[in-house]
Amino acid sequence: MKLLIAIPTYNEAENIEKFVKAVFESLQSVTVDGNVNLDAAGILVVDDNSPDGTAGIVENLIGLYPQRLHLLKRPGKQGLGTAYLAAFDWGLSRGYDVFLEMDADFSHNPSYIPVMLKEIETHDVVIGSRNVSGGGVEGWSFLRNFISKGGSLYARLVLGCTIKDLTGGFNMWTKAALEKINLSGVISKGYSFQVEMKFRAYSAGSCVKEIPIIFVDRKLGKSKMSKKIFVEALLNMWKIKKITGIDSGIDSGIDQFIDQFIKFAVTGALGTVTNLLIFFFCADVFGLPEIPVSIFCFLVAVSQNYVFNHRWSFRQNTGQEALSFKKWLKFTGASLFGLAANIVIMKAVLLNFSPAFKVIAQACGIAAGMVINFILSKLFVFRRNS
Ligand SMILES: Nc1nc2c(ncn2[C@@H]2O[C@H](COP(=O)(O)OP(=O)(O)OP(=O)(O)O)[C@@H](O)[C@H]2O)c(=O)[nH]1
Ligand SMILES: [Mg+2]
Repeated sequence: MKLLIAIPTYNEAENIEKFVKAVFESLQSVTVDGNVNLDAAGILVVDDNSPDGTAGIVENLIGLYPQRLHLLKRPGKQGLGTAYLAAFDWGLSRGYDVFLEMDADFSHNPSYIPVMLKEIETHDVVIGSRNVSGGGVEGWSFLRNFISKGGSLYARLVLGCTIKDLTGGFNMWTKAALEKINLSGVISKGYSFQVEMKFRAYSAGSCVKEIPIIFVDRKLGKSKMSKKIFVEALLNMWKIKKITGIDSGIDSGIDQFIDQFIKFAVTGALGTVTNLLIFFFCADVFGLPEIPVSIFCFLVAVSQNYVFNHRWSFRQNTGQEALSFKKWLKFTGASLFGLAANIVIMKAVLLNFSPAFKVIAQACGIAAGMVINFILSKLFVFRRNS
């Protein structure tokens, strides 16, 4: 196996030479009994035209490590995420099969590389993790630590992902793991890139291992992290969740359930508005008899609900399928069951609890009717491939 270490740089003139040397030294000092050919291992620095001349320093070093040290120059600052994507592209087309992401600022200690190489033999992705037992951070203020931990927890909760260090940038990937990810569909350009990549790997069913690392705050050079970038990353989480869900064809069951239920409830509320409007015009304005008008209103509202649920609430199940009379009939049946549940529960609440206002009993009835209607609709009317 051929290893490529990808290092994105922007204004790392103070670090890059020492860092490249440290990485090569670390590779030389290890003997891995696995199948990674360290003599063929390379470093690719992706520099975004750093004003401090980082690229020039790398160019001068290439003579020391011919065929091993490579430089990809880009015209301007385009973000960490796109730098890594460019590096993967570069390496995949040149026959590399293991990829390691590292920052140039010595936050990621090259001495962990051998441990990661050992683990990558049996896993698809190896994460240098600050958040597993034995891992941690050195040199961060309480506030920075708190923000980082909070951000990580937020990402885990939003995405429902069990990886403990989603945001870290010291990660090793097999070619197979990268190929399972739709790299051209990755939307993150900046700091949420790491989260998106890991979530995509996780969603694609890749085997992920977290090994403990101590992350050391940079000693030289400036951080490119800012409040704006941080907030952007937080907001991006929801987009990542949606896009990755669609790309990988999965949507966690509970999310789908909540999504469908909310849409179903909104549909029901709109149906009620339609029902009341028609009732008002027919019964109040034109003075038509209430019972036939009420039945007519029910049928119109049910039909509207059927169309909305087919095209919107249960869209994931119905897809391009045409509306049909048979399904409308089934949905009307489910709605009548809902109505029956509404009446039974309303009566039961009235009899057992004698609430101060009868409308409370009717509200309970409506809630029960909606749940029954939703369950029947989901299981029998709009079920997948039905
Ligand atoms: N090519 C490229 N590299 C970048 C860009 N932004 C950041 N980097 C590099 O990505 C790595 C991580 O960036 P840092 O500024 O260290 O960000 P950080 O590690 O989250 O922040 P600190 O903990 O403060 O160091 C470093 O090697 C940077 O030089 C970019 O837009 N393009
Ligand atoms: Mg850093």
